Amino acid sequence: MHIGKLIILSIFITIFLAGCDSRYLILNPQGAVAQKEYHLIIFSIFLCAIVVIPVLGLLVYIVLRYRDKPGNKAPYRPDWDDSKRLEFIWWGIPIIIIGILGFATAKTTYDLVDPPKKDVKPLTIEVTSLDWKWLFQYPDQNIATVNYVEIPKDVPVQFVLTSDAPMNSFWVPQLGGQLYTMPGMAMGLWLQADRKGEYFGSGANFTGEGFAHMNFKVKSTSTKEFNQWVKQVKETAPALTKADYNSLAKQGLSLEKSYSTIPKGLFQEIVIKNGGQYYSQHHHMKNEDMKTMNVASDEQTHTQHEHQEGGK
Ligand SMILES: [Cu+2]
Repeated sequence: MHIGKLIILSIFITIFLAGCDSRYLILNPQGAVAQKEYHLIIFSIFLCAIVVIPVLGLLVYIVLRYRDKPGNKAPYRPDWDDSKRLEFIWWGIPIIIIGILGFATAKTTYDLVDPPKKDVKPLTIEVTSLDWKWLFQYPDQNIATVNYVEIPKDVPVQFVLTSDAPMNSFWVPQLGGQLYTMPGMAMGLWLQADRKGEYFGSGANFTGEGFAHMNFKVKSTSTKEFNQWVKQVKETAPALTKADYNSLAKQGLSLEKSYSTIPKGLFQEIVIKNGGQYYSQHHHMKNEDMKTMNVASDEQTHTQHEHQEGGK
């Protein structure tokens, strides 16, 4: 049986070594969201191990015990075809495991709909995936960046995601799981960095020739440094015009860029242009919609209401 033990040992060594190695970005979470997802991943691995390890062990055991060799004392029962006890074990255990796994996954998934912290005013960043670059707009700061994004640590950031090119996927592995960017849709993704640092971000959905270069840098700083950076961008960077946007939207690669102002309503325009309705998940947008509804005529109110439900 020492081969079975070896297999078990090697599985555990793999899991633990991987956990200690910071090259595996997912296994080295740097924020509240990624931390939650990391715990779910580890929990799932252990639940799977409950099945995988005995199955691999039994495989070795059965091959060794029942192989056709002279003098093998293992029972030979060609007519045996039923065991209620075994059926109970190999249906019962997986059902229980799937139940637990499903519950844990649903719970974590629903938890991530809410901001990781509720007592801190969140930051909103509107993200547009283009061929083959990332545009980040800060609606409250009225600035924009290309291929890098700066965020204050310990502040929940709501990324609102869309695409003005083929569908892509926005992924900062150390801060949380990926979410698709889709033309005509505005999807909300909460992320938060717990430490200062630089994190790797990428497009995780193949979109053609320049796809491999669609990486971006996420820099997390103190709130003070973040405010200084915003001020510096406002003072030194050029404005983003509609014409600039149109050339960004053309196929091609881009260096990191900063813009001191953004065209009003550009993000909404991009979503609507691609056949969508812009209903952001963040609450102040919902309140503004409500205000519009109050002044609108009955018919308009009805339309607004339908959009709101459809836009979720
Ligand atoms: Cu969609």
